[in-house]
Amino acid sequence: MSTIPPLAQRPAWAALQAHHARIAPRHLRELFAADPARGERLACEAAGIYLDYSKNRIDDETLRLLRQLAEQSGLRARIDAMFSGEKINVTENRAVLHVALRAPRGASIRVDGHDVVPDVHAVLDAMSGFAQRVRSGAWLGHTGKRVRHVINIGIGGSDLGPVMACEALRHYSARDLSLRFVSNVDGTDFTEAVHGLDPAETLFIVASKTFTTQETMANAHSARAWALAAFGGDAAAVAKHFVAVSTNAAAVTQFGIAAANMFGFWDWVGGRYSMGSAIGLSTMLAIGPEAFRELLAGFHEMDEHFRTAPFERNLPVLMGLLAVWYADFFGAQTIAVLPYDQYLKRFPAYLQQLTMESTGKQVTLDGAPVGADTGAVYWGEPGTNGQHSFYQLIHQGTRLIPCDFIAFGRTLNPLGRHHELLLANVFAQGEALAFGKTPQELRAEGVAESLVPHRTFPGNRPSNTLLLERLTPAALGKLVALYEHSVFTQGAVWGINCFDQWGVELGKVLAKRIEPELGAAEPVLAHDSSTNALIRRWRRLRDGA
Ligand code: G6Q
Repeated sequence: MSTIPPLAQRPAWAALQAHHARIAPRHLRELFAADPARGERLACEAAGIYLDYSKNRIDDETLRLLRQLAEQSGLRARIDAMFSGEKINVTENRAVLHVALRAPRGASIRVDGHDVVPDVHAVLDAMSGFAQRVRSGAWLGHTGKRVRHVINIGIGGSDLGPVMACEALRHYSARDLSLRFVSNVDGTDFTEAVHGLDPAETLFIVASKTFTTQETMANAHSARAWALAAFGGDAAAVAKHFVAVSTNAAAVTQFGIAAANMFGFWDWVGGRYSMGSAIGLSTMLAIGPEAFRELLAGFHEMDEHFRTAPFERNLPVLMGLLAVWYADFFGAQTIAVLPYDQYLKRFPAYLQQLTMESTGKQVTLDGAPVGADTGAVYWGEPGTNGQHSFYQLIHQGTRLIPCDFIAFGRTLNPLGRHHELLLANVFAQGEALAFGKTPQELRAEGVAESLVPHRTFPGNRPSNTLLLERLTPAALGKLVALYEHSVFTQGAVWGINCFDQWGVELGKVLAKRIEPELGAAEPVLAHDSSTNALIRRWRRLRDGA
């Protein structure tokens, strides 16, 4: 049982409520006018990431109280518990050690007395050897051709990280190797992914921690059938065209994949925290083992920052506490993540799983109601595209949507003044959101009175801006770890388990029950009237009746 009192009984919680009543009416214009150095003071730099958090609806007192809340929530002890391999995922009785995936050779982290770091590096070495063989052309397919196409079959945590990373790090990738991803059980996903490919040049990575996930297994079996059809049904081809990433060696072998072609990981790696594990094999094939190690080094740098920095200079702690501030005191329901870098176009989608599967919880570790709103909806699109679409609502709608802007000092693709244009836009958006445009300013510009209400920007809309030097593999690792640990901070305050996902279970169970009911003959349907009617209507559609 936890010794941390419920949220409402932590002194900082009540103090924050009283403080919120005082600060909520204050405008960012006023806060900036009162403190000309605010823009430099409320900023923090660590691990090569500059975080400007000055455009938030906070003052020094807010920050002090939020830090107190973190302390009264036992954040420090939670961090230590995670890094020391304690089984903090209590509903699954597991340690939570994605940080061990990024620990350097020679470090030591123990689970049940066993040092897991040598295991991590043994798998990384095996992955590196394999990646080198594929990338160099030494690994040959069943008919002697080299691999030109790699298809990762996996879903959720076994898909989103590699999809995001391969896109984010495309600049560093081997352009003679195409990477594709199949996740959805919708046959369209597989069919389109293999369209136009020669099976003799195609390698499948079946990525599944459990090796039992319905979608992944359905796609893996279709992939095997597709490949074997091209090789006259010769099952020996599987060994050359399929490798697996899993914790379930027995199921992998049963599928026909040789044990030597399986890259393992461990139950203490959660799916959505697994992109640095063997789940990252597709990423490593794309960018090479060296760049993959740089990615891990970036993760590790942020891990160490999170573990050791005092809360007032701790980037993930600051961002996590601000997320709590808006969710619980301003009633903000969403946070927009807006990367001003085209390579990060899948980053918001990746963050959706990381954040929402982790903080979408209603009870504490003890099973009691949290007593406050948890997990905000994270969403976003790269800038500048979003500016021509949903930003309207952020600027002039009635909801408060805190934004995280992400930008880089240098572009990987210098092209005329494109980068200056891009950066001018990200700076302008933060400024416009914070300071808005008043009716007086509009009138002074001669705007017709009837249009003044329409053209007024209220401002006082909060944002963080993250500035990094360049989108390198290490920078990506740092960014992902920053959000992972921000989520951890939020979870510690809410007292929830960020590392289970029971919420995905019920739908899976019901789908299993319904699947046999979709056969040729209609069985007796005993669902609610809506589900029964939908199943019957679908049968008519299918049968063309
Ligand atoms: C992530 C979740 C979930 C998981 C997928 C795939 O944290 O646990 O998204 O990654 O359900 O699971 P397998 O890797 O076992 O196929």
